[in-house]
Amino acid sequence: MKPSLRPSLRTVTTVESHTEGMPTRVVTSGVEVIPGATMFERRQYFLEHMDGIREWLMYEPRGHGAMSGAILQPPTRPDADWGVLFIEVSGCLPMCGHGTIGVATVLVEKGLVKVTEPITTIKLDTPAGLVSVDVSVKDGKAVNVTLTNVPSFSYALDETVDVPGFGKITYDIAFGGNFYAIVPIERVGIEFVRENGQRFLNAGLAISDAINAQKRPVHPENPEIAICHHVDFITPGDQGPMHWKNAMAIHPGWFDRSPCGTGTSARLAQMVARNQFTEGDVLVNESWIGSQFEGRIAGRTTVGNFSAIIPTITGRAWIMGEATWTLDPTDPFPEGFLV
Ligand code: PYC
Repeated sequence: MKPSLRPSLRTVTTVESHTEGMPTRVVTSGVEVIPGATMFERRQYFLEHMDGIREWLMYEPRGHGAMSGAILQPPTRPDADWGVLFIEVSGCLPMCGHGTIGVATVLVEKGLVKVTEPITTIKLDTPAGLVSVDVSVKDGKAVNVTLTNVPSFSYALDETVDVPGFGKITYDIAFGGNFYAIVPIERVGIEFVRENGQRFLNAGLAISDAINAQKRPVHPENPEIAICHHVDFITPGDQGPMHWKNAMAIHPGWFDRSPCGTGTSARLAQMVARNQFTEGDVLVNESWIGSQFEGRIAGRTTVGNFSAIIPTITGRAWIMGEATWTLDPTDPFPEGFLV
């Protein structure tokens, strides 16, 4: 058993939420302050020394193949209310939009921040930077959440990679807290229907493997962010030019059930780079299961030499319950498993 999971040390409490269908298991106690001067350093330390906690809480039988969560921490900077470490089956994302909406809803409805109506503003210290969140609150309930994401930018348009089984695939790539390859579905010839889920996942994994092998993206200001694990298959919606649907295929093989906050941010940056979106427009981004986020532009900036936008993402989350997790020393699966 990994040292970080020693049973005497590990009892954690969680609040279980979902954001437009995607779970966020919010760890409210039981994980000590992770060493590190910033949340990014804490994320690195956690991955090297404490990752058993993520596996324990995300993998089966306590989680599942599309599980996601967030560990609350004291902030590392004076302008933030809480530090957040995002955890999921694939690892620890620098930033997670649906997770932020879940965390903000939990902080408000469980009284873990000072709540003011009609808007409670919360500053979250994330591994990707400071994220400001406005929660619309009515009678103590979080009605919806708008997060102002980290600067998002188009990294490249019309890149091409050789993808085994698919030939040459042309894609755009943008950063919205993570790197996203954006691929119109006709380029992989798969119809956007539920029965084709596994085909989209297979195509997404093949494309992200090809990108990481042939044209690995590197964040201009943080070279440690240098991977594309998300492929955003897009197709127009039926409610006008600003309504799009997506199948967000994520390594090692699951769909975001929400429309994906960081993916929606990356998509906004890509649409801006293609002159398809500007201030005042509202993108309605619909997930694989039909739930929606709205995306807007709150400002412009630069990241390294890239023109960037400050995106806002609006969505909703619901608390489903609370749990206390303990580890029986005779449990044969302390770190869980994925099948
Ligand atoms: O909402 O940013 C997001 C996200 C990333 C992975 C799953 N959800």
